[in-house]
Amino acid sequence: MVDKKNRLTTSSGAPVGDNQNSITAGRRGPTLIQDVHLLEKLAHFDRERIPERVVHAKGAGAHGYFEVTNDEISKYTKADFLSEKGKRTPMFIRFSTVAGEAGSADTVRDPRGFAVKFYTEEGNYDLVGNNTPIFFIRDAIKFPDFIHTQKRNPQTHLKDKNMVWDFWSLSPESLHQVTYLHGDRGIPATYRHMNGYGSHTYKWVNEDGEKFWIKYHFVSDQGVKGLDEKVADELAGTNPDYHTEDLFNAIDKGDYPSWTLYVQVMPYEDAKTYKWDPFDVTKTWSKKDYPRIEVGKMVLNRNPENYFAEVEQAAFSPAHFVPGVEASPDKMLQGRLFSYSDTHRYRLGVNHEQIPVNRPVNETNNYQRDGYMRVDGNGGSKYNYEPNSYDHLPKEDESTKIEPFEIEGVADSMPYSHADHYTQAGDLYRLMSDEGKERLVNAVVGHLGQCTMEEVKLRQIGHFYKADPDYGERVAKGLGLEVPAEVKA
Ligand code: HDE
Repeated sequence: MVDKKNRLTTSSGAPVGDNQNSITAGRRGPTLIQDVHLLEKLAHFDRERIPERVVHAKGAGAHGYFEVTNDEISKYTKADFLSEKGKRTPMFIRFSTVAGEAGSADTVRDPRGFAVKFYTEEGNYDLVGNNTPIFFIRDAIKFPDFIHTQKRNPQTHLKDKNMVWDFWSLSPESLHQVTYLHGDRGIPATYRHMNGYGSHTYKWVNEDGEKFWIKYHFVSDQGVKGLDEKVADELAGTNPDYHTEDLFNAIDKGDYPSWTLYVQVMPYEDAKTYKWDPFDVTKTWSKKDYPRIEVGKMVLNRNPENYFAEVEQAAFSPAHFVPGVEASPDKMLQGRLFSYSDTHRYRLGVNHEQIPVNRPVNETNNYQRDGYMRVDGNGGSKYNYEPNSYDHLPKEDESTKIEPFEIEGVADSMPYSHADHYTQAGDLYRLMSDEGKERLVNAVVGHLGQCTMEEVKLRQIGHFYKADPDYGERVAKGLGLEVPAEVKA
């Protein structure tokens, strides 16, 4: 007799008598359909996979906390979780690569996702960023095409450098991020040795209704370190889970990684006149113009108990704001406000917010009901409509409305008015040491060299040249080509 507490059961709780031998008619079978434990076991196994994330499919997660270290930050935002020095908020983070599938190698050259969920007392605040302060494109309408070029060729099912560089060379706004990606930060040493950025501009609103534009920077307390491309390539073969393993082991042995959060704060009116469009995610703001202000510290101190439950089912969304933090008009951010919760409804279902890792710590209270996998009591006997005459039913709180803001212009499909894609990419190049430039050029040549379309290579060389003639000349030389005369003219 097995202790009752330790008994193997079916999912309806009935004890299982034999988990090694199916019930057969005679010793040789066939198998009887009345072996309901066998049927349930196979049927559940058949449904174990859910759709992987369409991007950022490979990742690792951890729990931790965020603690405010600067009392002054409430000058800029009324966000409750940032209201006072010493305030701690539990959080969960997921790091990821972008283009690879769920089982792909960690050490590839790719941006890394840096998705943070703060479980605040006023609901979850998700800051879904990357380890790069910029992005390849600046309008959500281009994202599905861009990602198609990063994924697999529709016929060969191979990664396709022609698709990648064709798209990039025809989308010069990508040049800044292409340069960043092929530099030393393109392959982080570990998830612990990289910074995180909100990338977009967000809006903060304080208690007096004053508005500010802000950018988030999580600076790694472990330092920023890259991985040599050769070592990274080798690791992709010998230990494709290198970064996942590193994060788990560090936390497991009590070596808790941490990041210091800073913000750049831009006075609201400056957005009209700043030399860069502050809502263009392909550009940064100068730290001289808007110095970083410390906000607090994020510490990761607990590994997930179960990968699928906590990491695979984690659902981050840039649409998860809290009072005091609002969207900016950034056209990429605006698209993301739709896309994430939409993909979660597909991947995890309409009630995905009830999965423990996604559940806010405060009580949710609304008139939404029913749907697949509603597991929280569904509002019980409470009425499910509004307006109503009952004081005990949920009421809107006007004090949490967004801060009104003015808009201008005509509605149309329009590009951004700033079209200089070269200055900041060139500045980044010029900031690199001689060896850094050498590694960048080698990485570009190694990658672009696999593109077989000469017109694409020449077009892309033209972009590098316009960022910095030395950059263009060196890439051209590496590829055995000349910078096109019309670019030099
Ligand atoms: Fe994402 N992105 N993205 N993205 N993204 C997703 O959401 C999308 C963008 C980022 O660890 C998806 O849950 C659109 C920028 C991270 O679970 C999807 C656009 C930045 C993660 C999606 C962008 C990111 C995602 C896929 C252009 C950095 C992983 C599965 C408008 C600032 C989150 C999912 C995690 C994941 C859409 C661009 C970061 C499809 C439409 C820019 C870290 O919703």
